Amino acid sequence: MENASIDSLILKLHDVDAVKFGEYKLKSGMMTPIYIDLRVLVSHPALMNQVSSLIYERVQEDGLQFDSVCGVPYTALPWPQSSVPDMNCLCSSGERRPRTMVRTKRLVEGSFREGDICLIIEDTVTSGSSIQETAEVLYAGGLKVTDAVVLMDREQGGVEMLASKGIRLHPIISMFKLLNVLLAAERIDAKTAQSVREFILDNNTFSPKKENSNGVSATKKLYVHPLAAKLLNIMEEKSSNLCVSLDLTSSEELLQLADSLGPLVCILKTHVDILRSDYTADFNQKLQALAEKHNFLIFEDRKFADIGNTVKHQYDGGVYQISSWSHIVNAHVVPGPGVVQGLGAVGKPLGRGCLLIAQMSSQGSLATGEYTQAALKMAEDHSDFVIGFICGSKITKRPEFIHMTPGVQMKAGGDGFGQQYTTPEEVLCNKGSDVIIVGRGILEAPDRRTAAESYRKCGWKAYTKRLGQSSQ
Ligand code: 5BU
Repeated sequence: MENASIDSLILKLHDVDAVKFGEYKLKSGMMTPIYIDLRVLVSHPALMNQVSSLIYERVQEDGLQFDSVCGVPYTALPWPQSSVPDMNCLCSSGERRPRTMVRTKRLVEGSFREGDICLIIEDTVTSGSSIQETAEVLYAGGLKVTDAVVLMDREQGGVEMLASKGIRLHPIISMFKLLNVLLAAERIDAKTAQSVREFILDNNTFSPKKENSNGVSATKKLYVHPLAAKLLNIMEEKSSNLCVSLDLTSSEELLQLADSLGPLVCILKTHVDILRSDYTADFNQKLQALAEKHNFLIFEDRKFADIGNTVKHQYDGGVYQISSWSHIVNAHVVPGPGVVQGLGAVGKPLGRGCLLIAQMSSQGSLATGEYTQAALKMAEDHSDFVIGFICGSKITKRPEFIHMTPGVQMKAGGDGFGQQYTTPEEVLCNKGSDVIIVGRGILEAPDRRTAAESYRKCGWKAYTKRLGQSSQ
């Protein structure tokens, strides 16, 4: 399916007010800053045709197997009953497939045989409950449901909920893709896009049942850490998912470079313990002032790895007093949950966040497999402090965790000391990470600012490209 045809459809949907921004009440009573009303399509036959073509294409592309099609009756558009050419094509002619109708909450009509597979077609999905209800009626009528195609997925848990019921959802447009396209076309501003994004992340309707250690099932609600929300906001505002790693030994040089590269980055990473004797306590204040000035977060790459009580002191005290100036720190998971508890005791009251090292970029790293999975579990158990991971590739689909990847340069390769480099495109598009961490790719360039701008541009392009693709 062509990206361009999806983009053009999004803009047209916006033109005809099928997508509106403001304060609206959903069927569930929930207030939403974005309202999708696809009923207006009945007044725009050409657009309706385009939508039907895309649904048809999706069905073909995904190779969906079914004997009949059915729309969701309680909502807006009776797609399979529409007279548009492609839907007819899907439902009849060469592909002769009967249309099945769910008329009421109990009644299925149409010609079908017991055991037939019915494809559900829906316009908008929030939680997935309307599709689920329709499927229940079809099941009661002796039909099977394995897949559903939806024009607009609000990305609020519908895919996951339906998957848990054995129904694969195939969305044409997803919320994040829609926001990106409208933002790029300047139909909405960055603030609106961000507030909708936050709303979507905060209002995921799917609560997987989790078994706790006693085997008792408990329900877990999606929670996004305020610092993670702030970071996403900064990324959107600055069109930057670049974290620059200023691995320098001179405080003065570091501060100068922070001032120069500040506008281009969402995070500035430090190794404060490699600074030479020009380090003084006012370094922290100066760096904080630059973070305010240029709107970036500070990440001290301290890699805590001791028992809880020790890391508490290392984070809070000593010469560097890291907790007083660094928004983000990271930790190895090798000591077990105590390391997060110790750091959290200091960091949580200050609104700080922690990244767990789930994988490393260095050759022969032992942080793989079960170790990585243990890091994920630890993050899930401490999501009031852990905001994401240092990793080579995305390790969880949970949207509240941010994935950051070091070992990034424009050219893949290594440094002779085990560091392994991957390109921004590979890390962001193929490995699914969110933020690239770049040190020497910028520090050793002839013009550091120009190099940082290249990484910012290339990183943001790859990231937004992936977000667009993931919706399809
Ligand atoms: P480079 O110059 O881009 O190779 O710097 C990478 C930075 O990221 C450097 O500060 C490392 O300490 C840091 N890093 C890393 O390279 N790989 C890892 O797995 C982790 C941190 Br964790």
